[in-house]
Amino acid sequence: MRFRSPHLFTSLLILLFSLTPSSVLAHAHLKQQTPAAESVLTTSPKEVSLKYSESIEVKFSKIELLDSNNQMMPVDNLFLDTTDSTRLIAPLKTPLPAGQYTVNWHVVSVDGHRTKGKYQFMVKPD
Ligand SMILES: [Cu+2]
Repeated sequence: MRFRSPHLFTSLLILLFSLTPSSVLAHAHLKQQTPAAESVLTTSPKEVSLKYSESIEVKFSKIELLDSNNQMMPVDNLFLDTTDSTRLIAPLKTPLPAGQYTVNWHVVSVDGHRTKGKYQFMVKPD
């Protein structure tokens, strides 16, 4: 059978690729985070802790913490929770002053796939 229209063929190819179950593969999706997204804390957190749907390759993963001026806040070396390889932890080197913060993360799960995302929280002492 010949496709009458090259556009139809292209459409079918696109459909095929969109049906490829990339979302079904074991990508690491962020399931839970501390501090929580959009939360308002009265004291600085001691760490940023991100829980994923899959085990994480810590060497290829990164957590950045930015203030409202996009200045990078110092975080210590990332490590995995010793009892849970899906939980990635970034200890803060210094307490955060009051302000709005963005957590910017990029991770590689054990299947080699990359995912990334970001979210915000606020530190607002009483
Ligand atoms: Cu994957």
